[in-house]
Amino acid sequence: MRNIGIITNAVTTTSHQTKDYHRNMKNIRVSSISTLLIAAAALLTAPGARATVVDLINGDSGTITNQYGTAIFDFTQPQPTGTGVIKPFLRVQNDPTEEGYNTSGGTPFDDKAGPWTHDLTFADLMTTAVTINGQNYFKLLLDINEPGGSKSTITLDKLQFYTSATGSLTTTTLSNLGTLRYSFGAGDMVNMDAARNHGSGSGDMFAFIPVSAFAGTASTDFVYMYCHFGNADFETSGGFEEWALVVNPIPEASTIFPIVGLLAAIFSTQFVRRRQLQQISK
Ligand SMILES: [Ca+2]
Ligand SMILES: [Ca+2]
Repeated sequence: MRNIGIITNAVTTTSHQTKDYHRNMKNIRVSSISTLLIAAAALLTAPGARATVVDLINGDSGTITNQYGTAIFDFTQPQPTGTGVIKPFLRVQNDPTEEGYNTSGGTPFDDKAGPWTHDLTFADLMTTAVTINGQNYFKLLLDINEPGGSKSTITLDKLQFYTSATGSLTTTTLSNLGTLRYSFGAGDMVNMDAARNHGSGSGDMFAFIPVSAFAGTASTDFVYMYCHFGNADFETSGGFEEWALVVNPIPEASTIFPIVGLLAAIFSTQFVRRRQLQQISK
């Protein structure tokens, strides 16, 4: 509606201006309206132009679609065993907002030092790949830690992935982290409530990041995941927020291939036996 308002105002203004120069200005009026209409159409169809707020405070799932693809965010209870191996790689903590990215080089921004903040390679990220409705995603787990009561809510309002041949970077200029592979658009966010899960544990959200956004990344490249939590409505506090890889419980390709080979051997043995039996019965 705002775009239509702009066009209406422009038409009104243009009409006043053309009163005295009716004939000469007629073409200009038509051309300026056309330009405005084209601009309005571009605004309406521009990818990522619409911010998405995923509500995991009241809902259990949501998606954010922009020029990098569609990412899925699901509320989750503390993890039962057998859902995959949880491997933490980034802890950030500060208030009323916090930001950071995984690295082994130091503690840029609000990174929390320790063994659970470290470099990742693309090969590491690939161990989390899952397929949902025919689309491939990298699966991450976010465990939030916030105080109870009115302070239990938190928002994730920036999420970006960069890849680089260089590990252990500590820059605070994000564009120096390498090639930007995935990012929230401006205004995209996921709202969460730590009170939905009681006590500390490996809740609270699964993030599914589209694999297609990483086309061309080498398996040896380092992956930097940058996140930013907290705004005026959803300030951060309490303990650290922790991101983890959810490593697939199913065997990796390297272990699948020997199984495929074994199955092929079994089937061919059966085939040979059947042929032998056929020959015997003749
Ligand atoms: Ca939690
Ligand atoms: Ca916190």
